[in-house]
Amino acid sequence: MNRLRQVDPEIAAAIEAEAVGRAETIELNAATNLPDPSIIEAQANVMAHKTLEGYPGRRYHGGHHNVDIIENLAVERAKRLFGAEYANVQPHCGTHANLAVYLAVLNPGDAILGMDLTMGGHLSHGHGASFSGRFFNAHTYGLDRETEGIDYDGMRRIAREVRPRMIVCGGSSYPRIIDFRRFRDVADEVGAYLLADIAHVAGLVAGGVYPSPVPHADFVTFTGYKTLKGARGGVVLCKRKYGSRIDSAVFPGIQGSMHVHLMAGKAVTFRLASLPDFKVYAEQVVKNAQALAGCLSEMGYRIVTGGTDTHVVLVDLRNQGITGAEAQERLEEAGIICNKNRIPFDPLGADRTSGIRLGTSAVTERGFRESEMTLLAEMMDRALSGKSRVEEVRREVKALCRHFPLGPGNFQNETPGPGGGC
Ligand code: DSN
Repeated sequence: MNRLRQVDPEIAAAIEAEAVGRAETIELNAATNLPDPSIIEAQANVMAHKTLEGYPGRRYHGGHHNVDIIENLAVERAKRLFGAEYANVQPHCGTHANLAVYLAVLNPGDAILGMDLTMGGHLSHGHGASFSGRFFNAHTYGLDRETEGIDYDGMRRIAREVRPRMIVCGGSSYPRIIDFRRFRDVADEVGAYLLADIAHVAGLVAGGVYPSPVPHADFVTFTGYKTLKGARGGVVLCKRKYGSRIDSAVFPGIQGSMHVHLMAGKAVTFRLASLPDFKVYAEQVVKNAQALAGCLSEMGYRIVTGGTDTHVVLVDLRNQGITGAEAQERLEEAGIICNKNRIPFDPLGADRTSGIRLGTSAVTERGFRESEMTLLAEMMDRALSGKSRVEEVRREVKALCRHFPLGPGNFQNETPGPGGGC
């Protein structure tokens, strides 16, 4: 970054500090991952400065030959990876992908039904702070108080009452398998479209360790950078019959010129996710999450739903006398990055929360296995409970990070880690 250091040293310094910090900290943010350097190369190049609109065969600017190659490859690979009839790889993010689906088949004021944000849904599924709750008549379903799993009967009851034009399933902090067929049945019963937003679990679906919504949903949206371990940006998959409506909704409906570099990154992401190794990675992500949940549980932490089927572990901190916001801060001081998160029926608001959300996608890519999850759980407990000084835990985190340096091919590294048994 020599030129950047010269032109704008403050920005260069912030970027460099982030790179150093990343090497020395443990990333447990469930919405992030460590992409292969090939994906970073595909995203950071001359294509980042290419300006054009339209689709292959229907461009509005000249000079599109190489872009067409990239977009066609990204579309074909997305379809093949998920077994979908149609794909649009232009959305700049997951929320845009959802917005495009709404615009394609809904009118302003139509009723939609999505999972409540506080129960694990997403802002773009009908929350009042988002376009989805402002422009549509949004209703929510939630969880069963006992099991903390989706209350499917309650969802059906609300659907029969409000007759939504669109039902949305999927979420950002729901750790269990979603019964997509059950959603399909309810959508059919009330005449609604079904949108499955699998932004968080797309990599687990691609890796075959989480059921695919593609056979059941009219529309499937996702991002590339969470469990899929790849590029930024969103994707819409759909039945062929909706393809042209989705294309028009993305461009010119909600976006102008496309991010060609991100489409290149997405194409590489889909290629890597189709390799046999990726299945092993996806399996290990879930094994690690289950090991982390198990260890924390043995230490007295309450895990929402009692465990996980995914990369997400949602921890209820109410019996620890600490809020999610305090926990996030204390863990960050120790070098462990996660986010405060509301738990189901949380008495606290989004700024404080009673829980934290942990995710194992990035640490798994870094090479951590179940034994490191044990070490991690112990370090987290000591930092959160105050049993150890935070500086002491920070030193141990740095030592563990040194054992697993960042770089390509970490996941394939078979060198045993320093962890012990739970
Ligand atoms: N959807 C947000 C999250 O889950 O944290 C960011 O991608």
